[in-house]
Amino acid sequence: MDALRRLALAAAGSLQAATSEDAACNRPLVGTSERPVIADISIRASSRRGEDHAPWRTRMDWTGWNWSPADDSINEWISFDFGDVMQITKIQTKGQHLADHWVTRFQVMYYSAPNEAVIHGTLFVGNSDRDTLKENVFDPPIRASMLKLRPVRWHGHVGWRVEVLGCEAPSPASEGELSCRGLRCRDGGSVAEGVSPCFEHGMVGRMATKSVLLQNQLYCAQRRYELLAEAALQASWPMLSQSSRDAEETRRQREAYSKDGFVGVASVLSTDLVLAAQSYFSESIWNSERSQRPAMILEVSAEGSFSPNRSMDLRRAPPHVRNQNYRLIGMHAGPEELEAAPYNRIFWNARILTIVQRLLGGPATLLQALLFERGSQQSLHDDTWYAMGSDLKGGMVGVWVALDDVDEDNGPVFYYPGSHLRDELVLNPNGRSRRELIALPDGIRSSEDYKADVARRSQLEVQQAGLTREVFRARAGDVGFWHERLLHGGSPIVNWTRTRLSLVIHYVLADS
Ligand SMILES: O=C(O)CCC(=O)C(=O)O
Repeated sequence: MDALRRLALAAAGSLQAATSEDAACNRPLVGTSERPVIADISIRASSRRGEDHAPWRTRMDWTGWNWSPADDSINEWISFDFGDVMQITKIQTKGQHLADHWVTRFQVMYYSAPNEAVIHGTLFVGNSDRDTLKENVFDPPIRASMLKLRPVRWHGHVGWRVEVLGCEAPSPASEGELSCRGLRCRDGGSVAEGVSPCFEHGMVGRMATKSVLLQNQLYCAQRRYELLAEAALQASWPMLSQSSRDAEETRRQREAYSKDGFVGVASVLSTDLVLAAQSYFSESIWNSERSQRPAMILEVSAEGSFSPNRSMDLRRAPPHVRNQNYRLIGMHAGPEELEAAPYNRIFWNARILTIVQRLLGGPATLLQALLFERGSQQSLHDDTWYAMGSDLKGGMVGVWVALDDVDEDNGPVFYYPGSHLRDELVLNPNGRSRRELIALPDGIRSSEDYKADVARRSQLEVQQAGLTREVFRARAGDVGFWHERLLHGGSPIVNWTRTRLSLVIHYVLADS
């Protein structure tokens, strides 16, 4: 079906639907393939598994293969651009029509204006089979011109059908007026405050109004994407909406981050979430029924670093390993691992992501998460050595989340403010990208001698530059954010009876 036919159908569909359902604000906003409300091109995705899995195939009535991304990964998303700000009340989902694949948990991000991205605080529960309709209610409803859904857990492969319900957002503007102010409309006129040239062309009749409206919505939607892309590319600031108090706080955080390469923020997580993470750790992660533990890898440390050859499956880890210095990896990586529910709420915590995105200057993607029960005692390093950097300078932020109170006794993180500004060393001349060039070469990454040598050289550099060591003393719920090139490590543990439950999460600029 071509785009024009879809538009015409969409117009008809919109009119037809705008009856009693509108009163309850329960109108389909995406539409079916027979009755599309938004055009196919308004449904976009991070990737597709193949032509059979194009994003528009996510429409509820599609009986072939539905949308599925190239990878089963939490970095994939699908978005719906409504062209104008809508009031959204519900989201409906079903699994993949032709296979036992469905999304069991997902996150919602939405834009109420081009530069106003908001991450919804709820981790939504999705489906548990192919065909049963699952409905989630937004209470209160949200106002959004675009909705972006990120599958976080799934069964089989990521793949689903989606409908979004709502109605035009109530506003003082007259019906049909587009919120495209500041953008140029298809007819060439620019949209001045309070005036909508898009609307003038639609005065002939209601049908014509709707069809012109849809074309203009499409155009405005494209412009919004362009603006968002520009914003991310130029690291334009701010990406997210802010009150003036937020703006002042953000300015201070960014200044500290640029100058020191580190910024600590108090009380980012609620006490409830910290308690949930603590009890999940003792009850589920270390479940005495080993087979019940989430799939993760446990790495034991040796001489101030974690070596891959001292690792084991958490499900096999004997109890005595807990007395050693260890960390857990892989909890962010797949459907099974993501049983670690409170940890998901931390990875996708709106406050953490907002700060990360402000520091990065664009949308962020999660790269890796590490969980520590005690201080790491890791020697001096920067994360780029371990290929945790990005191809764009400064394109990775390390996030350190305190889930216990931390002081000199239980091995706080230490760092050298300003060390992120030192010159970049090419550690791997065979690297094919910035990230690879400044990382330790693969074969050498686990060599303690080589790492000790790089650490010695860096120590010398910080001494010569007159930088002083700081420690991050924190209360449970506080969060520290560090630059990818900040030299840091874990202080020695003085009191081994104290835990130091904490997370390290690495976020990179999306598409970097
Ligand atoms: O948590 C710590 O003690 C330090 C962790 C660290 O340096 C890292 O993960 O890069």
